Amino acid sequence: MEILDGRKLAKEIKEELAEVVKGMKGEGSKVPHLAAVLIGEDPASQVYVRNKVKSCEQVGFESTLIRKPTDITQAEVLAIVDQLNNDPSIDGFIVQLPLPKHLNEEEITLAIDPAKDVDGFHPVNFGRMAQGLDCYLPATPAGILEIIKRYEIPTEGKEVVVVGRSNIVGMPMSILLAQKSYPGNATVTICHSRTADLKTHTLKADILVAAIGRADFITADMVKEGVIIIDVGINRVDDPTAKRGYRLKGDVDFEGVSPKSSYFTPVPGGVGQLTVVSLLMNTLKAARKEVY
Ligand code: BQF
Repeated sequence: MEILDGRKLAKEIKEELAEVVKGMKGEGSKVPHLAAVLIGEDPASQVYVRNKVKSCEQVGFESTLIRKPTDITQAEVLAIVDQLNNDPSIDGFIVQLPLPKHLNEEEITLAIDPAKDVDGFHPVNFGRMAQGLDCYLPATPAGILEIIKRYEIPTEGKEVVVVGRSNIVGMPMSILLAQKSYPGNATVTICHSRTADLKTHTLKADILVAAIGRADFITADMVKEGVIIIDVGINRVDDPTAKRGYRLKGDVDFEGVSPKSSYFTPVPGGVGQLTVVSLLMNTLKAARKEVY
């Protein structure tokens, strides 16, 4: 079993991005500028946004963090989005999800200018993605494609099973791996909570993408020998011996499944690392006006 080392890849790509930024500065152009809107006090969201801001610093991007209290109104959020849409100094921005329950996520996502939607969540970007057009790819699927490319994992003709059908991971990942390209040309099965016999499907997987959101959901009896595991889960489980009282676990039982697998993305240090890097890559694309 070989570990697909997200930390190593993320470091490599950040070094590449830092070089590009140096070049941009050298020729007198403005460096890419990402803004992030963080609403409320969700502890995981705070960590994610901090990761993103820190990563901007590491590569020499500018970043702006806009923090707002949980009780912000829908109209106030839309006003911030409108302001960011119209601020020429901001190349791209994200509104960190999940949002507090009283806010309408769909309306907020629709309000973001697709040209600044570096999370790739706007339906215009999703539609362009689905048709294989130039777009901002959602960060997690883009990160997974980057892992596959950099480890030169073959996908053509492979049986890919994606477990999970979210708009930001499962659905786009399934579409991308079925496209006529590399990575792609795979035979893709999407499984979800209403799948009749999950194990029948997962046992056929050459590549299993687990995006369920439940710790250790995929167990050794559900996979075949030699499977390539792409574990998207970032689950907090209590651990009194850990510094913060919890640790991160993937959706795949690493202990049980890794001996049967040929490649495995660990949690932490796997897909999540590339998710953040993909956001930077999208921000660079936005700054260079490569899409819109
Ligand atoms: C790692 C996310 C669920 C819901 C909303 C590195 C991240 C996580 C893990 C990270 C995630 C998950 C992000 C590791 C951003 C990935 O080393 O394993 C980085 O910061 N992520 C998010 O912004 O929103 C989410 C998961």
